[in-house]
Amino acid sequence: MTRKHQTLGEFIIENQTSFQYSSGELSKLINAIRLAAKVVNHEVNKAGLVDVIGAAGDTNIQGEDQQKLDVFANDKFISTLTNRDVVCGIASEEEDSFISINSNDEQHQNKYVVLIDPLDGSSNIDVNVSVGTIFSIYRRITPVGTPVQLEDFLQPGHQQVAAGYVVYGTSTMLVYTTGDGVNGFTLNPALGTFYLSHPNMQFPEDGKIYSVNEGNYVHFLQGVKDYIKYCQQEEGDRPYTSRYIGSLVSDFHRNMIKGGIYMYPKSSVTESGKLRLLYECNPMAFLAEQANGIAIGGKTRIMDIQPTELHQRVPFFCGSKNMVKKLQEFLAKYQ
Ligand code: P6P
Repeated sequence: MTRKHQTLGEFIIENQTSFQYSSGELSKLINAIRLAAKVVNHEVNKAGLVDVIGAAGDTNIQGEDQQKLDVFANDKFISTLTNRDVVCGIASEEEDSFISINSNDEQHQNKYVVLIDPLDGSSNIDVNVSVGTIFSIYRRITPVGTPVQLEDFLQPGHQQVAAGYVVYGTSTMLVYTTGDGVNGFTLNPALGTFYLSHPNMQFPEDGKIYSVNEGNYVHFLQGVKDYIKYCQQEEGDRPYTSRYIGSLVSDFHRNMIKGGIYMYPKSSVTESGKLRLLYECNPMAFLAEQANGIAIGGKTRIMDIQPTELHQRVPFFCGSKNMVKKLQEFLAKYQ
């Protein structure tokens, strides 16, 4: 149920009963993410002024320079989720392994695990381009009361109970789903309150925007090359517009509003693609399907992939239904 100018807090409470097995725990979890998002937003917005730009000197498991804001965002989300006692485990792009959290209350064991990319697109921070946080929530599958195990995190995407992102852009938005559609909330920074600004977000079935790093064109499989050439041909409503921000959350968000397709294919350079299945592709795929879009890794639906490791990469194609279906026609010619 949505109504104009509803706050995120009101929305969570009013829609809690519609969530299966609603015990209030998921509401507490989303509220914790809301709080951490506000704290990170405050830091992101002043990154140019305070010495938080530039590598923190470390590198993360991906071998990428850790930007100070990466580290800050990671610490904030982990500490907020831990201190509010709302999850039994956390996996993060910035952490080599998952973190097991023992509940303060022996009688009350949390049943959710969260996987996060605390600051996706962080290489854009120094050039003042939008970045985002991506989160994915599952119910644990190992027995409550025992330490959380890797298998609690290696669940296929269709097992997600909730997923969403925060986009720190011209305005800061929190967009999420619990399996009953996608809703977007915009932060009023003066009040520190998120207001429902984009109820029931849906990908237009058709679009005229394609998002891909065309610098990698020579390395793409022929089917992807053929589709890109199709987008560029002058015929019917084509050529399409090429828009690539280099920030998954921003490209996805724009394509969901305007219609479009985002592609991060595998290539001769990146054998499995670049994006991470568990805390980038699965949450975005859940959102896409809840918003009438499609998300595939090639032949397979992203959310049907059985994960084998925490930081595994997969090829990722996502967006407007008819654009992804057209891509699949080109890919099928070579499969
Ligand atoms: P490339 C950011 O590092 C990210 O994970 C996504 O947010 C973004 O879409 C992609 O990688 C950009 O990668 O190789 O095109 O710079």
